[in-house]
Order: sequence, then structure tokens, then C-alpha cells
Amino acid sequence: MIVKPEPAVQETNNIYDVYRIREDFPILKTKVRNKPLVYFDNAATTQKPQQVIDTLSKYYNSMNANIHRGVHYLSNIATDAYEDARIKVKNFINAASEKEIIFTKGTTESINLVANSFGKSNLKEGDEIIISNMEHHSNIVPWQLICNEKKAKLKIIPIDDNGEIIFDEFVKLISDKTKLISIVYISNSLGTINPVKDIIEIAHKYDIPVLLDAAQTVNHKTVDVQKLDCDFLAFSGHKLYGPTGIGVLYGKEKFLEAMPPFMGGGDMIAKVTFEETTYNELPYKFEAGTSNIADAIGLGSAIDYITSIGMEKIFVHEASLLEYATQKLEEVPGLKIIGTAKQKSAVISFVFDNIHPHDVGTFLDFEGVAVRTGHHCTQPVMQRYNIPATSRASFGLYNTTEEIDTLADSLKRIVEVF
Ligand code: C6P
Repeated sequence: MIVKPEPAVQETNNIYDVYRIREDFPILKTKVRNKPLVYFDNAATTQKPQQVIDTLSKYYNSMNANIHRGVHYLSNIATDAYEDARIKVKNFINAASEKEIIFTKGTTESINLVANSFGKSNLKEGDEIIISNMEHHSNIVPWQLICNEKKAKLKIIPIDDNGEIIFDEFVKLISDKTKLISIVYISNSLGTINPVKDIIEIAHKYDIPVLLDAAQTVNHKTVDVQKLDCDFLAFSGHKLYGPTGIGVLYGKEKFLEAMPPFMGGGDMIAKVTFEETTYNELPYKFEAGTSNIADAIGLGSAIDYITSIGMEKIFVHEASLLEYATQKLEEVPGLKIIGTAKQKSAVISFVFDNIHPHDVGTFLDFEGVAVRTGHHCTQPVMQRYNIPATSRASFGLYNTTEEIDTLADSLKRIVEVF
């Protein structure tokens, strides 16, 4: 049995009705100290539409059972719904086969899986992994760990003042020691959209596989893994209007087949004796233990929701928010935007010379505006710009230009107060 999605937003014409869309998100009606919530912390996590919330409660109300194990009615329903969610993910990123879709806890676990499994079986002393200066810690630390273990080296692509990778320097880093390039598609702290297609093309000339950290991408733009020809891609459900605790690792079948399991336990085995264990086929080889069944199904529902609106329309809406917000924030005296790449996603990091980002965040919270302040788990980016932290407004499919006005007006008041 397949779980039918709850009716999602039906856009009857080409108009992007953001006010209609907002109705799907109950939490957006929250009042913060009697002021309407303005939620601009979408890069940290997105809010969930009623359709996803309903799917989760429907699962626990009428379908809950363990999967791939029982012959009973509920187990079969839950298994079908879980596998159906995998097919939705496969179609969403246009993977060639559902065998290439591994459910994980999130982007972090997906990258750790590759670092451990691919890294353990492919790295030796002196080998190199290339990442960039704008990586999230989740795409730095797993590589540091495996490089330390294997005595391999991490090479860093530098970025310029706009927050763009310096492409010539990237090319110079490639050598016969390079075993993998792991790079963020869209930076969470700068908003930069990296030229990943060009990176992949060059890498493949030297037979080097490429992993894309798409945590901040799948919610903003269409991702087609076959067109990109990336070898691995990692993302999290909770940034895609889905539940927390569920994420995806896409990997080309030829790599996943050759890689050893990351964790051992139930479901990932074919046969166990004390002498020897043989592993289950893909994708189960990498899904040890009871999976996060409910949240995988919830992620499938989030994908239905986004698809019903249309990713291209979401992209256009968010691009116009970015343009409007950039213009409005540039009018705020003393505000400096960090991250001015030509290709940018709907994220604006900013600083003031004499106001600490945490004070900005606290003041904005009093106005009902939620932004993130800090290093955004990208400390090397902060080091590159010689700043301790930024304030970051990140937009989602339900944000409006009126909300951006509220942000800009609040920021002008902060400048007056300080
Ligand atoms: N960035 C932010 O506020 P997890 O935590 O596994 O779902 O995602 C980790 C991650 C990896 N890569 C990028 C580019 C990310 O942005 C994130 C999560 C959040 O920017 C929380 S630190």
C-alpha cells in the first residue's frame, strides 16, 4: 500500500501565491511578544507544512510497525510507505535507481558515511582530499578524522573577498594523490552557489569522484544528480520542509557497491554466522538498525508538497526576495554584507562595525524577527573574513517582502539605539 499525500498547495495558475502558501504552515501564525513572527532562520531549519505534520500523525495513528521484518499487515504497510518515500527521493533528485538512495540521520551522517566507508577503503598515506574554505564543519571534521587515521592530507580551495572559490587555485590543487573532492553546493553562511558542474567536469577528467554537500540546495533549486554527474550528494530532510532526524545520501551505484558498510547491525545483513557475515544488497547495506521510518515517510510528504508548488517557482520567488532584501539591507547605515558572490542563494549574512551580532539577534528577537547569529558552523569562513560571527537572515518559500521590510526597519532602529 502506498501512502497518498495529503492534498498540497494547488497553484491553479502561474502566480506564486505566498499568502496562500503561508496558510499551510500553522507555526507562522505565532506571535512573539505580541508581534507577528518573522521567521528568517530557514538555513538552520525550515518550518513544516500541515501536510507533513498530518503524514506523521497518520503514520503513528494507523501504520506504525517495524519494516522489512514482519509478514503482518502493519509491517507490510509501513514497509511499502518507507520504500515509497525512497522512490520519491529518487525522483526528486533524478537518481538512476532507488538503490542509490540511502536514508541517514541527515547531511552530517551522510558525509560521515562516505568519509568512513569510502575513506577507509580508498585512502592511504600521502593521499589527498580537497574541500573548500567555505565548508560547514560537517564537511571538514569527518575528513580530518579519516585523514588523521590514514595519514592523508586535506587540501583547501581558497575563496576571494566576495565568497567565491578561486577556480584557478582549485585546479592547481588537483594531483594524482587526490582521491575525492567534497564541496558545498550552496554555502550556508555566505549564500554562494558554487560552480559545481565545472568542478565535477574537471574532477572527472582525472577520475576523481565528487561529493556535494547539498544541505542548503535541495530546498532552493532543482537538483538533478544525473545531469550534474556528481558521485555523492548529501542533504537533510529538516531543511526541506520535512522532519528532523532524516536525511539522504545519494551515491552512484558503482561506488556504493564497492564500499564496505559504515555500521553493522540489523537489516544490513544477508547472512550472519560467528565466522562470517555477508551483507544485504543496496541500499540496505548502509541502513543498519531500525530506520527512522516515520520521518522518512514525512520527508516523502515534504517532497510531494514542494513538487506541488514547483521548485522553479520557489527559486524565482526566493531570488526576488534575495534581490529585495539585499537592496533594503544596503540602505541600513553601517551594515556590511558578508558574501557577495554573483551566484547567490537566499541567504544574507551581515555585520556592523560596532554592534556585536549577538546583540543584533537579541534586538531582532524583541521585534519578533528570528535570525541566526554566530559562526553558523563555518568557523574557517569567519577566520577568512577576520570576524567572530555574523547575523544571518535566510529565506524560505513562505517569506514575504513585507517581512523583509520589518527586518530592515528593525535594523535601522538598532543602529539608532547603538
Ligand atoms: N547548517 C545552519 O544553521 P545537519 O545538521 O546534518 O542537518 O546539516 C549539517 C549541514 C551541512 N552542510 C551545510 C551546508 C549546512 O548548512 C548544514 C547545517 C545549519 O547553517 C545548522 S549548523
